[in-house]
Amino acid sequence: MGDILSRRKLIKSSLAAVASASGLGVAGYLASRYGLIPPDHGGIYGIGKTITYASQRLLIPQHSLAREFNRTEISKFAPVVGEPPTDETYQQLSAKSFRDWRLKIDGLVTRPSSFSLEELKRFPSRSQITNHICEQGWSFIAEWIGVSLSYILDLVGVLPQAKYVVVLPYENGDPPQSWWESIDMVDARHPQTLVAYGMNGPDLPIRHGAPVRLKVPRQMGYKNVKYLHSIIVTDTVKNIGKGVGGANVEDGYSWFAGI
Ligand SMILES: Nc1nc2c(c(=O)[nH]1)N[C@H]1C(S)=C(S)[C@@H](COP(=O)(O)O)O[C@H]1N2
Ligand SMILES: [Mo]
Repeated sequence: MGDILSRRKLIKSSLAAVASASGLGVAGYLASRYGLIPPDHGGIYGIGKTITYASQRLLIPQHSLAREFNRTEISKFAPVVGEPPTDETYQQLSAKSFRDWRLKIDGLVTRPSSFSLEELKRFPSRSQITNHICEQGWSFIAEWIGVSLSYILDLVGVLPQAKYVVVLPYENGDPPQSWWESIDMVDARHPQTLVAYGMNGPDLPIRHGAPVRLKVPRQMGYKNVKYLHSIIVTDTVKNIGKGVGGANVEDGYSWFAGI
């Protein structure tokens, strides 16, 4: 009896050792071969996070689509997370229906630019009815209308060394906090990734992120930054905040929140 138990233990622990050793090997291999180390990899490659991110990127076709729904399936009720920005500039812009608001885009681009809401609305529009899934365990189906982030990236001309798109919102809370996030170029270029200015209709309600928000339906709720202020294209997020790729990542959430 004792023998069996200890043998099991031995098998278990050697399996664990093999798993973590090969995990290290796989992570290290993927790292050098494909440059697929997420910004929040932490100490010795954050093996779990690296494997999740790398295997998603290697195994799932890059442009596989999040499921889309019919209009009849749109949820009657859409929960809200987060207060509108307390930022004074935001309040003033909002009071004038965002007529003076502009979305700035710079970083590793050939033509740093800024676009008004009206300009964004004149670009080819895209819409999708997708499920918004929050890490807190709820979801709702809504239609999002906007311009594809890829279209905007083409307008400004992304340089080949770009690796991430960072989205910065107006700040909220006391003390002011920024719900900034970053995504890789695969998600930035994904056909369903929108800079959305409409929700279930032509406008985006303040509580859902007016004037525009990011909609990245293949990732969890918190990556879908509301109240956009600006976008930065970069090859590293090390110099932003704590260097892990997002405010929520600093709070312990995974940078890659693929669903
Ligand atoms: N600027 C900003 N963006 C944000 C948040 C926030 O508080 N501030 N909350 C996030 C979270 S956790 C979720 S689930 C969704 C919620 O979007 P909704 O309020 O439109 O349902 O927005 C995300 N984007
Ligand atoms: Mo969320």
